[in-house]
Amino acid sequence: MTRLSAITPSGSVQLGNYLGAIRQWAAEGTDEDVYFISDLHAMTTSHNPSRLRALTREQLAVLVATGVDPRSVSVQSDLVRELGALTWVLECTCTYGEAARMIQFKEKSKGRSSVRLSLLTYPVLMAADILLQGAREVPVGDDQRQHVELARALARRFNGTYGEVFAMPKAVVPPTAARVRDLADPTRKMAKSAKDSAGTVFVLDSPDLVRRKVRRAVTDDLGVVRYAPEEQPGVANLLEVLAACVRKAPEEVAESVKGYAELKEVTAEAVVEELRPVRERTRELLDDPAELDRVRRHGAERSRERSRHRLDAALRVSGLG
Ligand code: AQP
Repeated sequence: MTRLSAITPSGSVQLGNYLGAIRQWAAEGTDEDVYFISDLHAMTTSHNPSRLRALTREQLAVLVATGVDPRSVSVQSDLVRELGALTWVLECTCTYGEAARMIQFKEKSKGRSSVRLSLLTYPVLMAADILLQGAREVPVGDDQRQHVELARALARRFNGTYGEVFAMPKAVVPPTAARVRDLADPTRKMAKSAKDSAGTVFVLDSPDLVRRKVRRAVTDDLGVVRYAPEEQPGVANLLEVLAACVRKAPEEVAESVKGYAELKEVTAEAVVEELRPVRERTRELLDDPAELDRVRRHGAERSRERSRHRLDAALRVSGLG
């Protein structure tokens, strides 16, 4: 059963991406799955071309360094011609109303004087990502569920109108993973494109920088180490991060530490140790462009092979070529 997940190169990989997604992809993924760097999606808001290219490479390296099966990894834009063609066909299957109803579009465009058209249409590109690869399961959080529903609706409509081409995807709940919060503001989730990086641990941060960021994490003045996410969100976040790193439950690790200083020390060391091999391997890969290029080329070839017949059929039955 092909599963499909992506990471957008909108910034450097942060601890939440790693603990919440990439580490699971490495542990549970198979070479039938599709894990890709969605660089096309990163262009729906203002972007810098050379930074986009560098971040795409960095994310590819982090995925491989974490142990995601290199045969399942690819870069979205390596299939830009195929995706562009299918996106057009799917845009001709989708209505304006359907696209404009997307909550993410409403949220991300709110209050902006200028919005790229691609911000409106990118859920159709996402449908193309899913349908082109024949993905059956798309693990997504609530914010992306509506987009997978759109992919389903478009697959159903296309198949019903022109002929059976696409497999029906469905949104699945991702395996329970840590939801990491910003260390400086635990009411927000940790994000790669946060304006202030003080509360964001990046996978490639040096050990000293990780320690500094964790030591400065916001806690509270209750002075009790216990796992109470509602009342003590900062402490709970540190406990969740520590628990995820040492692969135990937050309640359990809470019992083993005394005060906030110790909690921060132990958490910082656990994060440093968890990230160390990934950071080192990522650096090696970034210093060895040939190896990364090879992974990228193979990933693209595999995705192209897997999807060729579906694209050809979609173009043919809809009257093209
Ligand atoms: N804080 C987080 N905790 C757990 N999981 C997280 N993910 C993101 N942040 C956390 C998961 O990482 C995967 C890739 O994320 P994405 O690139 O598709 O987009 P995102 O969720 O918008 O990630 P960011 O880091 O917050 O980026 P920006 O700042 O650009 O919005 C997904 O599986 C996501 O759930």
